[in-house]
Parts: sequence; C-alpha cells; structure tokens
Amino acid sequence: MMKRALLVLVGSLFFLLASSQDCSLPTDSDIIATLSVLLPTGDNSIPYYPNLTGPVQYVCQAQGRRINTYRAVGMIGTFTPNPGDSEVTRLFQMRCYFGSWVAETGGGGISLPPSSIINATVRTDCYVCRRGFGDDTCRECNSACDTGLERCTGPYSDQCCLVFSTSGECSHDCSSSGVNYAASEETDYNCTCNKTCPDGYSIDSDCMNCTKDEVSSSMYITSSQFSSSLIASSTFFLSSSSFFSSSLVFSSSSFVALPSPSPVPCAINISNCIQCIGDIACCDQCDDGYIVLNCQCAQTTSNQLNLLFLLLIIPIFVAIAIALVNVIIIKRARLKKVAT
Ligand SMILES: *[C@@H]1O[C@H](CO)[C@@H](O)[C@H](O)[C@H]1NC(C)=O
Ligand SMILES: *[C@@H]1O[C@H](CO)[C@@H](O)[C@H](O)[C@H]1NC(C)=O
Ligand SMILES: *[C@@H]1O[C@H](CO)[C@@H](O)[C@H](O)[C@H]1NC(C)=O
Ligand SMILES: *[C@@H]1O[C@H](CO)[C@@H](O)[C@H](O)[C@H]1NC(C)=O
Ligand SMILES: *[C@@H]1O[C@H](CO)[C@@H](O)[C@H](O)[C@H]1NC(C)=O
Ligand SMILES: CC(=O)N[C@H]1CO[C@H](CO)[C@@H](O)[C@@H]1O
Repeated sequence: MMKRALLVLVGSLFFLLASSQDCSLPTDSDIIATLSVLLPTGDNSIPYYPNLTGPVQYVCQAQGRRINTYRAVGMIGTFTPNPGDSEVTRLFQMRCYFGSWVAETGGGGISLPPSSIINATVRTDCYVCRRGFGDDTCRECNSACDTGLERCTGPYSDQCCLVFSTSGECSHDCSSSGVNYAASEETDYNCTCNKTCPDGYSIDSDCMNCTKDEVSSSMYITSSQFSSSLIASSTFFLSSSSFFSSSLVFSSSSFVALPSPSPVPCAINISNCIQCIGDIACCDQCDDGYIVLNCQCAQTTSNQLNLLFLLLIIPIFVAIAIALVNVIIIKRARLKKVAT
C-alpha cells in the first residue's frame, strides 16, 4: 500500500518536473546535434559533421504547457551531411527531454520528406511529433480540444491548450486571468482585458473598473466648451450671412440643445447624478444643488452658474442678433422692390 502510494507520488513528481521543462524552439546547434545523432545509420558508421544551409520548415509542433514552449517538433531541414557534400533535404523529429532537445530516434529516424508536407502549414494540433502518425508526423489532440487554439499538452481530453492565460500558461478559458478577460484569433488566443469604457474613461490595471481619465480641472473643460460654443456661433453667423433667408428657419435651440437620447441608468458611479444619457457615463440629471457640467455633477457655485449662463446665453444672443439683421435685410430688399 505504502509502496504504491510512493510510486504514484514519484510518478506525478516526475510528470510535473518533465512538463515544467518544456523547450522553446530548437536553435540551429540543437538541430545540428540532432542530425549528427540521426545520420550515422547503417553499418559503416562514419561520423558526420552536418551543417544547415537554410532555415528548417516545421511540420509538427506539440505544444508545451506555456506559450512558445514545445514538447516535440517535426521538421524538414536542408543541410550538407559533411563539408563539401551536396545539400540534402530530410524529415526528422526532436523531443524535449527535461528542458533540452534530443533526437527522436524512435520516430522513423531521418527520411526523405513526402511531397505532401513540403511547404505545408505547420501542424500545431498535435501531442506527439513522430513518423507513424502520418506524413506530417502529427498525432492529433483529443477532439475535445477542437476550439480556440486547438492545441493540447497531452493525449487526454482535459489536456487542452485552448488559450494562453495572462501569465502565458495553457488554459481552457480565460477565467484564471480575471472575469473580464477574453481571447480570440485577433489576440493570438492570449487572454486580454475585454472590458470597454466610455470615452474619457480607461480600464484600471485589474480590468474591473472604468476610471475617469485625468484630463484636468473642470475649469479647463468648461473653457473648452465655451470656445467650442463660440466657434459654433461664428460658424452659424458666417453660414447664415451668406444664406440669410434660409437661416431664419434656424431656431436658437438648434445649437443649444444637444441631441438627447433617452435617459438610462449610469454605467459608472457619478457622484450626485440621478440618471445618465446616451453615452451611459454621461450624467443627464443631478441631485438638488448640483448642475450637469461635462457629464458630471458640479455644485452650483455662483462662478459656475455664471459660466453656464454665458454658455447658454451667448449662442442665443448671437442667434437673435442674426435673426434681427436678416429681418432688416429682407425688409430693405422688399422696400427696394416696392420703390422700383
Ligand atoms: C555552416 O554554414 C554556414 C553558412 O551556411 C557557414 O558560415 C559555417 O562556417 C558552416 N559551418 C561549418 C562547420 O561548416
Ligand atoms: C517551397 O517554398 C520555397 C520557398 O518559398 C520554394 O523555393 C520551393 O520551391 C518550394 N518547394 C515546393 C516543392 O513547392
Ligand atoms: C469582447 O467584447 C465584445 C463586446 O463586449 C464582444 O463582442 C466580443 O465577442 C468579446 N470578445 C471575446 C473574445 O469574447
Ligand atoms: C500573445 O502573447 C505573446 C507572448 O506574450 C506575444 O508575443 C504576442 O504578441 C501576443 N499576441 C497579441 C496579439 O497580443
Ligand atoms: C458611489 O460612490 C460614492 C462615493 O464616491 C459611494 O458613497 C457610493 O456608495 C457609490 N455607489 C455605488 C453604487 O457604488
Ligand atoms: C477601486 C475600485 O473601485 N474597485 C472596485 C472595482 O469593482 C469591483 C467589482 O465591481 C469592486 O469589488 C472593487 O472594489
């Protein structure tokens, strides 16, 4: 009984150790070392000094437990077996063994690549890369892993690597990264924060709350609104003086009132706000003693009231002035007509 428990313990420790040491893609010297192991086959075992003459083409990559790590790879390499020899192109496999790449001697060794896999897309949905599993050396993942990345870290249905968590670990979903995290093809199946905030707000570092961007004081915002209303007024004035008769149909309210979608509950906590509008983070109605200023609620100090007064009054005043001027112009034109 004890012996068996010990065996299980040692076995799982071995598994943990082995799996925690998946390899990043082999370097050229890893590949050359593999070739020199695989090449001396047959009776006349002369040593080889192979050299790669170009980048290898991966045909199979068995995913490791972390992003950019692998447990096995199959590839087509072009190399000279010895200096001065002519180039040869061969298919072979490598296995990650305790964090180091070793030649896969049991996987069909080194062979001519079948034409079906030359320049084919690398298969990443494999848990083993060895000849015997097809031309592309790929032993497919369990069908339970057929979503997201479609990769696996082992042969069983619970060993799917569908997304990469924010810490780069293989995972079934993004729940370990946080509630608002999601992964898709666009994010390379990396779990990323998928919570969006209204304009002027940014997501905090833990992807939970929208926090207001630190623009600056409300005075600045007020003055920018002030200048934009001035611009609106002068634009209106310019356009109306060239089309004076049509400008009469404009009412002053057309540029004082904002487009008003129906009120909605606020998406974020705006202090002293009763309800929001349109953009769900823009306050529409404030508690008594507060007024809406730049989508926030500001206490009604006389200073702010004066500014608000200016903001509302100037466009109205300009509109009335334009209307008066237009009326005078039209009257004069009529008088002229009558006179002639
Ligand atoms: C291997 O090939 C590269 C160029 O492809 C060359 O620079 C290098 O000297 C060669 N190494 C050996 C050991 O022949
Ligand atoms: C494979 O691709 C390489 C580079 O794109 C090209 O030179 C070569 O001819 C292709 N081989 C085949 C068999 O299509
Ligand atoms: C991210 O959120 C958007 C909108 O909320 C949604 O349409 C999209 O499907 C989400 N992406 C993922 C990968 O869940
Ligand atoms: C996914 O994560 C990897 C590793 O952190 C990174 O190299 C890659 O650019 C990421 N992809 C996207 C689309 O963010
Ligand atoms: C909103 O914030 C105020 C203080 O800023 C707090 O007292 C109140 O409980 C918050 N309301 C909600 C619904 O979080
Ligand atoms: C700093 C802050 O406001 N954190 C809150 C973000 O939202 C979550 C859940 O909605 C709260 O639990 C945090 O306290």
